[in-house]
Amino acid sequence: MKIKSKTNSPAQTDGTLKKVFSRPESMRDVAMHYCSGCGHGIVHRLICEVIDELGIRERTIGVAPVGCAVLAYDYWDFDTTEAAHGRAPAVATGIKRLLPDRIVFTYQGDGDLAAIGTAEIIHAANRGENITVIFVNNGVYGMTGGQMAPTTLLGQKTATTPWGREVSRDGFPLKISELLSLLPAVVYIERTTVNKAKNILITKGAIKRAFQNQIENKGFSLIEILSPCPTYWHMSPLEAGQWIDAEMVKHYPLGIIKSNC
Ligand SMILES: Cc1ncc(C[n+]2csc(CCOP(=O)(O)OP(=O)(O)O)c2C)c(N)n1
Ligand code: SF4
Repeated sequence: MKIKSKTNSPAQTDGTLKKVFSRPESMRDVAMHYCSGCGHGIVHRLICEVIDELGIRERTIGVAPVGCAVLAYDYWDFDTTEAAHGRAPAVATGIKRLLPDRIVFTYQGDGDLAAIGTAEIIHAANRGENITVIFVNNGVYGMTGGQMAPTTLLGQKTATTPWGREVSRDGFPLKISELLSLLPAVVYIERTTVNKAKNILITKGAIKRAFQNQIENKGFSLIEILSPCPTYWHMSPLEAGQWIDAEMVKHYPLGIIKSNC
């Protein structure tokens, strides 16, 4: 079909339609199982866009978590393996050391990375493993029913803190990125969010930089992404995005936390 060219229209001067949006090659053409407004699907796609743009699909190996993103390998069209809960940095270490020409990344929730997997992430970072870590912080254990995570905000109601998280009982929300930034071998940590278009673009740029660091053998990079879980925050997708701006970034400020690269 021929379409007349107009200013700001996707039609080109020869009358054909210009492609302005398409599925990344690294992403499978399948429906995802995530709830409406969940951030996981957005982050999955950004990773795929970055892998396509860097031309590293044939040499990338992802390590999927236990959590709502356990099925990430069903959505990514590149090599992905599964790790036991919290063990992704240890698995990624082994893969990267055996196959140093591969681009290896972990994808982990806050329960996976900042609770059961705290030891693995600290030691991988302290060793300065040349891997990329994508840390999706939604402040709850989504997969198991919305229990409190180490990252749950004070006062936040969850399945295990029905009257809100209390510091005397539950401790403070853990700022794992700030903790890791103290380790000398860590080269790059940035915190972003995917609650609106501008922030999604910033997140993509941060993910790309983290992969580039690995390509250039610079060492350990981690991107923490504040991600909505409307289901267990008991909010609409719109409210969840607004809650990140209103509450979550007060405790987890956005921006570069460490940049030694
Ligand atoms: C060894 C072990 N302990 C506990 C569990 C139960 N479990 C599965 S997922 C999960 C937490 C997931 O939360 P998070 O990492 O924040 O990811 P989300 O689902 O929120 O994306 C837990 C505790 C498990 N699968 N294995
Ligand atoms: S429970 Fe939360 S994290 Fe899990 S898929 Fe649903 S919205 Fe996403």
